[in-house]
Amino acid sequence: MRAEILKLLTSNAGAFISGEKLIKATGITRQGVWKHIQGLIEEGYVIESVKGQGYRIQAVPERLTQSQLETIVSESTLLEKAYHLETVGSTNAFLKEQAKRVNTALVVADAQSAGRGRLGRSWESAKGEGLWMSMLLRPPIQPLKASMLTQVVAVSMAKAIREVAGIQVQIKWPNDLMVGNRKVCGILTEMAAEINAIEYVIIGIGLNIAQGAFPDDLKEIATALAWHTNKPVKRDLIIARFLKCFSEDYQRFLEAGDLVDFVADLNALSYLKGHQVWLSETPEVTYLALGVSRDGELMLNDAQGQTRLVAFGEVSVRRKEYATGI
Ligand code: BTX
Repeated sequence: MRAEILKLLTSNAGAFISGEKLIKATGITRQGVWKHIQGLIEEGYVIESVKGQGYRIQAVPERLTQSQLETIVSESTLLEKAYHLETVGSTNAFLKEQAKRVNTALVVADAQSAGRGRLGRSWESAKGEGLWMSMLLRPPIQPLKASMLTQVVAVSMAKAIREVAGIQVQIKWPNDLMVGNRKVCGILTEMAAEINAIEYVIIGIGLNIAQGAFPDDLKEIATALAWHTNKPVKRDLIIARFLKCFSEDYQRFLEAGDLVDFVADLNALSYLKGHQVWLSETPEVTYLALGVSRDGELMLNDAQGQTRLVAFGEVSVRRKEYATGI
């Protein structure tokens, strides 16, 4: 309800909106409207109230708010619940807990104290420096196909970043977005499933936006959107654009049952395609990366011209002067 009032106030672009209009549009009492206006003020909105004229929004807070997130989520039909947290261990772990109570949800945290990557690695997620968020979904697909969702999210997020920040990222199979040779975003898909049915999937996204600097171990491998554009990149705009793109892409994926509608984008945006690469398990072997298949596998050619499909794993680009894992 608060999100609905916020939507009405912000869509009125600086003009007063009467109490009657808010009551009519929301179906709640005058007192109820007043309570929600107070709640918005507590969240940091500056709202002018003039007798006989109604309410007018004068300033929105710099930071993301619970009401703003609810408004964004209510505009897509994908997710039913939204959580904004100041700090949390991991947004993925938080949604794992919520999965006992809610069907689908989005959580965004300003900071994570125990942000996670794959295989127990950690994800640097300092306060106010990035977008740390996760979605809880219940896709009616076979567990084996869940990893394809990582690729769908990568395409949707690449589009959102291009549209909001004007930055063209590349997708490094299977779960990273790159600007140049540095990682700007990582995606972590986790699931709870039985042998042939998914209970839920949690997709975590860590997007670096405004870091001043990275810790020493990330200095050579990480980057942030703000380093590649002059305009400020706002988290709410990225979330809204991402959810819009992803809602459509998710439906297309569910209808097709594989990545057939995404292979063109995945290959056009591929960071690995056309490069000499190596797999972490066999660093002595060099492959040529051919691209991504409709099943989400990385297609490689070895020196003998034999094609190899890789479903999971760690791939690094073999550079002339040195070989490095990212
Ligand atoms: P990954 O295992 O592919 O990458 C993890 C590796 O990336 C780390 O070992 C480190 O080298 C590097 N790294 C750590 N932090 C950063 C950073 N901020 N920027 C660039 N590189 C970094 C990738 O895993 C998946 C990460 C998902 C993170 C999101 S944040 C919201 C959600 N909650 C949660 O706990 N994880 C996800």
